[in-house]
Amino acid sequence: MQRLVIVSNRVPAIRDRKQPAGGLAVALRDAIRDRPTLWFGWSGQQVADCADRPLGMDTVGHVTYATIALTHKEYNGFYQGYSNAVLWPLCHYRAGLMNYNRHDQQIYINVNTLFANRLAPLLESDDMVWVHDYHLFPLGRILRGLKVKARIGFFLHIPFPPWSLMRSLPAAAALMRALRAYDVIGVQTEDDARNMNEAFAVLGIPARARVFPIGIDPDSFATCAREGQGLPQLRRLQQDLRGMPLIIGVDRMDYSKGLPERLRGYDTFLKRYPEYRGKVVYLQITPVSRGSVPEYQSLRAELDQLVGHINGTYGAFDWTPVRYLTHPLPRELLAAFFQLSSAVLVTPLRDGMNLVAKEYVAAQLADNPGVLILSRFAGAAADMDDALQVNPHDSDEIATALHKALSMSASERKVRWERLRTDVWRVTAASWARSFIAALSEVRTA
Ligand code: ADQ
Repeated sequence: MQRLVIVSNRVPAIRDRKQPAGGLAVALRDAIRDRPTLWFGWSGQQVADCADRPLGMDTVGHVTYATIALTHKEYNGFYQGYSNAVLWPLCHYRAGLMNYNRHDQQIYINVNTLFANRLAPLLESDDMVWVHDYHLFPLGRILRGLKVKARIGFFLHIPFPPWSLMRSLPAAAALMRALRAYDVIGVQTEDDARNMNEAFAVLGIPARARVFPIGIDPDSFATCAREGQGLPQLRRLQQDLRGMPLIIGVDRMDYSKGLPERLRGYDTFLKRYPEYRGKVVYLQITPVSRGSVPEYQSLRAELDQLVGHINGTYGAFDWTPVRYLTHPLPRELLAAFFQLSSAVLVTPLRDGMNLVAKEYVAAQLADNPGVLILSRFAGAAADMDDALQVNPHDSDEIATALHKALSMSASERKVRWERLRTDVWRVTAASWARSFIAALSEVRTA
């Protein structure tokens, strides 16, 4: 069996290697289960200068992890700067939030070059190299420059905007041309593929993006929900609710997730439907992420203000309308909370896919499923017609959807959930990885 080489910005931390806790490691679990694999990327460590950074090598079963540290300067320019403060906002259609400068762009290229230089000697010609995400757009092109003959594929986990927007990035054309080095280019949705292919066409680049929608491992998430039933925190929340329906939201703290818009929607809901005051609880679980990027700091301040405003306006001495946490919870507990809740709010302004929507569906029980309220602008919306789809910018639409969800008959909830469930079990993490790897293995080596 050919070796799979995964390249991603972060390689799973040592503690997560035996039992991956989430993200890419879970998504790829099936693909790497019985296949010799090399996983290359940043170790998560920062060092003062570039002299003292040997490649870390560590093998667990048939997976070898090869990791490298970044200097503080590289971390700031490549990761915080160009990746998270330029490419991330731009790909989420937020050009106005870009914090572009040529210096960070150069460091981005330098780190991609560093990755390529350290990875190339480890590669063999019949390897299948699978590069992940926006941190590594130019990696394939640099590897080709180093005469790497192996097949190389690229998957973009986040959206790809129309060329008319993408071209506001000063080096957009070069970035698009770099993609040509890949044998397979994968994106999440038809919209993303259309946008990317339009950019290729405008620039006369002979490359083609294809759609490989990502999913979750629904069986294991359903198991998490079952295992979570025994947790004391679940019982405490249940007692606390005193029979009130629970609305839940679970997202990294990111401006793409539409959190202020969602809170405004809930505010409108309590204003328009006063009968729910004192009769419903909204629990928002939002671990802080990228906390040193300024836009994320101002988001946090805005959320603090909105939560305080809602609780101050509608709260009573014995009722808090919004419960708000900024730390992550164990997956079993999250899954159990999903199962307990009557509705989930997944309202990103843009999202590549959004796995929370799929996890929510996987955690429900057939006899009393909760309702998925989902933004039209999440990649997941493409296949989830039976969710209550909303435009997150319209707080009235969120309010109406909340009312509809909380008053929906059990039979309608079941019909909708059955159909959503079929999709979540059809397009999984395993099927995503399988189809991408199959596409890559069909490519003939040079
Ligand atoms: P993310 O932007 O991180 O992923 P998402 O797809 O929703 O977004 O995945 C988040 C994961 O983190 C989920 O598995 C969720 O359960 C977990 N998580 C979130 N909040 C948590 C909390 N409070 N406690 C514990 N776990 C929590 C990027 C893209 C997405 C794309 C994925 C995969 O932005 O659009 O779907 O990659 O390709």
